[in-house]
Amino acid sequence: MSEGRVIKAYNSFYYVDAGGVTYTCKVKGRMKQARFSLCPGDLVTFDREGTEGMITAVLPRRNFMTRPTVANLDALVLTMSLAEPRFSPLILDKLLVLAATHQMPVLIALNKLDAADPAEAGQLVQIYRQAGYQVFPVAAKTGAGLPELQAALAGKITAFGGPSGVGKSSLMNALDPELAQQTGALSEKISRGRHTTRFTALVPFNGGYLADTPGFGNVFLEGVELGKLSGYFPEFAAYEQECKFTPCTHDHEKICGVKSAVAAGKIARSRYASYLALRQELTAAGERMYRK
Ligand SMILES: Nc1nc2c(ncn2[C@@H]2O[C@H](COP(=O)(O)OP(=O)(O)OP(=O)(O)O)[C@@H](O)[C@H]2O)c(=O)[nH]1
Ligand SMILES: [Mg+2]
Ligand SMILES: [Zn+2]
Repeated sequence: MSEGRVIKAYNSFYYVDAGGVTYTCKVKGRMKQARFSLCPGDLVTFDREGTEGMITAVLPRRNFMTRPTVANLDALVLTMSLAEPRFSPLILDKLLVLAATHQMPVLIALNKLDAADPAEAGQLVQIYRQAGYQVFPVAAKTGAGLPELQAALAGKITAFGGPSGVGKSSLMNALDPELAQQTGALSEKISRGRHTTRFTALVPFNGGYLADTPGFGNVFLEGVELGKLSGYFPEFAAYEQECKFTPCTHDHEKICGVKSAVAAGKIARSRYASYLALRQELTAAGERMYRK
């Protein structure tokens, strides 16, 4: 029996890396249950024969999420564009909440720095650092900021996640030119010169792995309790003692530490706006469920 890591799942085959060798595996029939959720990043045991194998069990996961679908990450690099597609604070803030609900350690990469408005880029870096996140302004195109990102990912199992077209594949390829060919095979040409990633795959990198993942469009907040939402905005915590009511929704209450901090410029307006928008989204989703 061997142990390895699923680096790609494709057409009901699982590609398992063990000691630098890739085994093409199937899942044992009686493991049907696990088969449905088995995903890149999973640690598995398998019986091998040559370079083929039969997966016999999935080991317990440290973490798991479905946007993107990966397990056992040390770092999720939420990637956004500072040019086209236009930066959306709401999308990033929503992805940050989703990652936190799945116990995913996140870094933020703000890509396309070369094509960005420098003032806007600087402001975004400041907003997210002030909120407590590790932020990397980068440009896959010019290599700007890449040594810092590379150092932060050494030895880690990392996935790049985020909307389509922000440059996740480009960043991976820029971090390691050897990857360029492998990731090309996972993508499909959607318009002149533009490839979109279709499958998640882990590739060895700097003592760990890097995973490219398909971009996504609209994301729904699922499984987040309304009352827990503010806990996923880490910079709110320091001001919540000054809220008069507990629990405080930081919305309609007159005396609210979070609202005062926003007014005083200590919490970014865009972050507070995202909080309110996500509160509304969750409330609306809850009401839809209730009506059913
Ligand atoms: N100006 C500029 N363009 C970039 C940069 N990085 C990527 N791009 C361009 O942005 C487009 C999308 O890049 P991809 O790497 O395919 O984006 P992706 O996030 O992998 O997209 P999906 O696979 O669809 O999710 C390509 O045309 C890239 O050339 C950058 O740093 N600067
Ligand atoms: Mg891609
Ligand atoms: Zn409050």
